[in-house]
Amino acid sequence: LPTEEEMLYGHFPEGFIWSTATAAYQIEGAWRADGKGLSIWDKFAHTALKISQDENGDIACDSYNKIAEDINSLKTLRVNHYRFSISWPRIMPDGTTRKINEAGLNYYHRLVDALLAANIKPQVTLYHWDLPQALQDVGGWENDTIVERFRDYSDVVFNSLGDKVNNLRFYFCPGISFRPGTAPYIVAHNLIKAHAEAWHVYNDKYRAKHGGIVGITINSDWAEPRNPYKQEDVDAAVRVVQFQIGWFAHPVFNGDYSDLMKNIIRERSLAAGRPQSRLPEFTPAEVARIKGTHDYFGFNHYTTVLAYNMDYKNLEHYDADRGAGTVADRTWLDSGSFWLKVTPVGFRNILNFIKEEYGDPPIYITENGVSERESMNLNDVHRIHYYDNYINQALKAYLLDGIDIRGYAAWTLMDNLEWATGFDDKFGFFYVNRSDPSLPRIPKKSVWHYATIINCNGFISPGEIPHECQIHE
Ligand code: GBH
Repeated sequence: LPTEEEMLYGHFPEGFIWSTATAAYQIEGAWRADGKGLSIWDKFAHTALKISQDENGDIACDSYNKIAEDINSLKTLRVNHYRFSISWPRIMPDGTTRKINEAGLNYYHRLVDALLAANIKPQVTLYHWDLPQALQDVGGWENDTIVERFRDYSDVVFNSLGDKVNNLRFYFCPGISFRPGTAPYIVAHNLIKAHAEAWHVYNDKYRAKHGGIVGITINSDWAEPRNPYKQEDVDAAVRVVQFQIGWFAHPVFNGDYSDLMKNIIRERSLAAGRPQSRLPEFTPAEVARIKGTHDYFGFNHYTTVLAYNMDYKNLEHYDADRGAGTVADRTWLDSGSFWLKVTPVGFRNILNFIKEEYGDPPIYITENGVSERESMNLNDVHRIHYYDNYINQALKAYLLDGIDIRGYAAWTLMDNLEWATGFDDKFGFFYVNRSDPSLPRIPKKSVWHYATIINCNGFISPGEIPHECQIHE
């Protein structure tokens, strides 16, 4: 067997899903086209000083008007799937069924048709941060009526797109807000319930007809103790993981929050003189409704942190409940994003954690990738290094640890609006020249490298000559 650092040569299972991912607000632009409503990101981006250099997603990569260009990029990459998200306010301008915006829905129909014509299957994300502003105005994810709204929205999407594509996949991502000791827990609570309702809608009304799969996508870092010989750091690392991946996965897979989260937050709430825990409780009926609402585990992963025990006294804050600080090891390679260090082995570790903790579910990697900050860097050897090493850890997890990995989506197709960092952090396979009004997508070197991994369905040993699956520019 290879050591942890050595490359493993071998293949992913036949029919492995090779994909790349994007999100609506980050690429679509057309923020007011054809009856689209505003999202919280439209409003945020139009508020001064919120986004680096006061950039916004009004145009972004103009993917709303560039389906053909995006399909071309995907074909060059040779992916067999494409993960994109749907903008809720584009198809339901005020977030409710009061008005279904057919023009907006039509964009996704045209996109799906074009993908299928190119033999690329869609993986659809229902929610990637761009909540309709009209729903935020009544409390957003803090208002529990969001559960019904999200159920209605997912019903509309399943109904409209699901019958056309029998291999549709739906995911959505969580979002967190302010009042750091209470709001995140309320938001997450409603989000988990909303997820469960969407899964049940699909299960009850559409699964038999369309035969797709639905699940939640959860982002999590892996955490190691800063000092592995210090028990309190070992415990801190456990808490960091349980407060991130476990927060959402524990209810969905095991029913209810972990005892660890429940106990810590209850004790700290009572100690601060509150009558009850700041962590809301699921009723037994809700536990039963939520548990098992998964057809797979959707997983986003980028990096590892080192955790150490930290006592925040009685501060009411998610971080204080978690009771840990995090740092990076100084030997870890940097990226274009301060929070992202190149730590491939953590990927295999957390995949093993998922297998152990959540009953060996089928896993789809829905995001994994790395950034740079240079204005243009087509010779992106750091990205080649990152993907080689991370995908190889996934291969080790599959071949050596027996983890049921079904697919991998690289983040991201092209440089795009990187949320609050504007266009500074670049995660794309394709560079988008923003000074040219036609916004051309220009392949970076990593395009040919990822295409080769896909075409070889893994890693071919350098001894195997000729490299028949190698893709050249
Ligand atoms: C992904 O999340 C997003 O899903 C994707 O849309 C985005 O393009 C990609 O990251 C790259 O940024 O500034 O200290 O608050 C990855 C998980 C969680 C990582 C939030 C960045 C913010 C750190 N992200 N985190 S901080």
